[in-house]
Amino acid sequence: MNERVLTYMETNHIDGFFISRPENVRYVCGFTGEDSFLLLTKKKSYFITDPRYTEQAALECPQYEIVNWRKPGRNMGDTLADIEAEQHLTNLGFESSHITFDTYSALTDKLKMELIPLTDVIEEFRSIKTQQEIAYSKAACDIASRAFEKIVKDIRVGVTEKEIASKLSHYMVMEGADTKPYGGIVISGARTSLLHGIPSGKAIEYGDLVLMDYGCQYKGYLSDMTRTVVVGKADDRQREVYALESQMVNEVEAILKAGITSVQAYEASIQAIRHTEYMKYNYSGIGHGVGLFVHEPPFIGANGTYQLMTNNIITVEPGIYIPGWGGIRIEDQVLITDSGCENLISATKELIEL
Ligand SMILES: [Mn+2]
Repeated sequence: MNERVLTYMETNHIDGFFISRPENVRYVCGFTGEDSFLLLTKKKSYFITDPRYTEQAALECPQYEIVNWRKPGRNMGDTLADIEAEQHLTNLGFESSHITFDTYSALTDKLKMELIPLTDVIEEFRSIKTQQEIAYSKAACDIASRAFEKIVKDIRVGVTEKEIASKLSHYMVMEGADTKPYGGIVISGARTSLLHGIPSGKAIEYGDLVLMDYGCQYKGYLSDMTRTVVVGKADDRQREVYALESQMVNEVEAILKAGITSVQAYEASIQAIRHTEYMKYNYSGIGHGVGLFVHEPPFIGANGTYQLMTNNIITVEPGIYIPGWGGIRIEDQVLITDSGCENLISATKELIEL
């Protein structure tokens, strides 16, 4: 992992690289804890943390020099200034979309070297998954799919959205997911048009749509899927919207492969509704990369500029959201290949009436 980053630094004349985004720290060095930073230099790599994590870091990242930065009267600027002097650094790349203003101020205050804002460097490496990352992602998807088979047996009139959300988490941990909590979306009835609504105490009523957008982590790698079911017999409009939504998802997956652009995927997603009343209830973002973080590049939708590459893992989640009536979303997580895509979510996409 480190090799690719060091090559990038060399090519771009970056002397030191300060990595602060937790997913990027984990990607580069394998550390599974929190609140830690890396400073990579050509000669040596530093793992910067506080005493809560020094023992864990020594176990998980033995090749790094471990530095405790939380000492009385010192801040991150002082810590990096020591390394600047030790390694004779002339510039420092940092993750400009993640660092706080306070940290940035501490760096400008204490460092003599030039500070170079960098964006999406590690994210770009992360968007192409290795075989190991693919295996972990598949395991996370399998766990989420198995939890779906279980949860549909619990959904009935009177059960609340929160109860369903909590049972989903429980099933996934029991099926082998990491225990790190992962907030899912479980919403019902007219609330299903809230794209990112959070589970409430609302009880399920007869005829409700129940939308579940959830997933888990397996060895840090996330799954992200959505299924929408009907409690009772689906009415005509629910059937009509569900059929269109299925068609939207399937038409995207039918064209996905390396080389397809974000906009081509979006265009495929709206074929089914382009000339219907539902076009106005469409959302322009239809997918995103997923890995150590739940929403990561590449972003797929009407405004995207990305061209898919082999071993991207992305979600496919167009939706139809009708304010006051409800929404239907089906979300798969797929692996992009040279010739197509492999759906990692095995849960059925047929309309389920409970
Ligand atoms: Mn998603």
